[in-house]
Amino acid sequence: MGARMKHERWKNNFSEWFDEALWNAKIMETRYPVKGLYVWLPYGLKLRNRVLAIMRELLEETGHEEVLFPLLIPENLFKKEAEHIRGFEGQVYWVTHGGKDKLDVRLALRPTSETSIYPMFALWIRSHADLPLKIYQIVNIFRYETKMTKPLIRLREVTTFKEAHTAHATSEDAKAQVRAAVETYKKFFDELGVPYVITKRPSWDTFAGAEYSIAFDTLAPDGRALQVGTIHNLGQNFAKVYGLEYEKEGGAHEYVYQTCYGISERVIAAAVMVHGDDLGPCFPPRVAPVQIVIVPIPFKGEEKSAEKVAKRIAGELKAAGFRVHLDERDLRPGRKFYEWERHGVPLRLEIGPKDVKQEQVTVVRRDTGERFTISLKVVNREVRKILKQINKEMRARAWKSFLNSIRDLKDLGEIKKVMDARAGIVRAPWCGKEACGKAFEEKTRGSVLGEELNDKRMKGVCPVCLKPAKTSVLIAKTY
Ligand code: A5A
Ligand code: ZN
Repeated sequence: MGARMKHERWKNNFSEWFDEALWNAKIMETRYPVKGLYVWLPYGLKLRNRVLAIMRELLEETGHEEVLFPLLIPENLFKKEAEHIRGFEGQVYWVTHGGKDKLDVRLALRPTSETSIYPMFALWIRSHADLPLKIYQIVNIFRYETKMTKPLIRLREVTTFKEAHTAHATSEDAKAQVRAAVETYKKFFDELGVPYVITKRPSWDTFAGAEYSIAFDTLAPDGRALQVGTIHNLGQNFAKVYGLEYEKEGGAHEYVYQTCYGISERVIAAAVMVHGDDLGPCFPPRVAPVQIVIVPIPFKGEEKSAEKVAKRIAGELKAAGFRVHLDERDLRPGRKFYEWERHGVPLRLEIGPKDVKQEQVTVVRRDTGERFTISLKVVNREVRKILKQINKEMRARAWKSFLNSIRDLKDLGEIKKVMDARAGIVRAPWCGKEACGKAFEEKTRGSVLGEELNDKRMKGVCPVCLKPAKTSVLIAKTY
């Protein structure tokens, strides 16, 4: 099967491919009878927890502590920060009754938790010694999304919302925290092998209540960008309305400076899509719920010997810390191969008559289809090496195809053509003015992701106003 054949449905019929992939890999049940709500299946939940373990580790090692706040937010608290309400009020679910009683104060199902967390920050923060304060939680949130809902991508109940919230003594400290969060997210996406661009969101698309927002975007196989994480500098906007003051060393009082940053199960959607092919997803060994599946191939006369070897190898690999599944079901091997390929298991070990005789195991890589044998004596060592190699190569391949889908263009007509064809991300020179940014969107029918950080600054003029470019902007069709 050629590379092009292998990517036909994945690329050309992505939306269908995605839904099927989630079902065939037993990640999600999408038939729950409420729009935008879905069920995590056991295999999907294992994947989710692997991904979260990486995130937790990264946050803990950078001094964040995990907390858990209530789901409900009283209306009066929710409505304190004017910009924040403007941004979210169309998306909030309200609890209005308890049993038969109408509630005196309506309760919002959190669409994000600034307005529940910061009133508590106000109680906890007294002096400079309490700062910086860095916490995070992983919770469900509710957003009444009006755009088309899609499993893992646009939910009305986001089940896996990781939000970090920090408070600092100075504006400089908050800015440094934003930069640190960018580094943390880079590491996180690198672990998943998910490529990204990092942009400063345009002024008209900043998080409600923030001074500025930074976003990570990746690309779906259908050429549309997917925002997979955001980092916001909140300045003192929330501190002022929630009374987050601290006493400085000299005794004077000042409001704290805050940041927050979040990801959701969209990052899992990203991992599913960027590493997929026509067979379904392929998970990087780093997060694969099952890293190695072992399939004994029974043969006449000696039904037991392949099984015996398979059991032994499975035991050894498990003891060495790998996530192994020995598939002993009474099914044809071909059927098993088919299933585990669709579960995105990165490595398959087959043990057939020849393997038993020659004291070897046949290895098949899910990502490349490569097939080779390794000696039973060195299985652990070799498998460790191969899995590491797969992580590296999957990331490199994803980055290569991602970078190939970003092109530098200076002509609005040409940019529009790329947008119409949903052919990826365009980098264009920009004078930096909001009016021109909005004109980019109108004239190309794409969305401005933002001004690229670590800018490969494009020379030339802004194609809208023809004034010299100050920066470059990234434009794409988006999810
Ligand atoms: N409090 C801050 C962190 C916040 O809420 N930021 S955010 O609105 O930008 O959301 C953070 C990330 O959550 C987004 O970048 C996006 O990847 C994800 N997200 C937001 N709404 C979502 C939805 N309805 N379904 C799935 N993921 C969503
Ligand atoms: Zn301009």
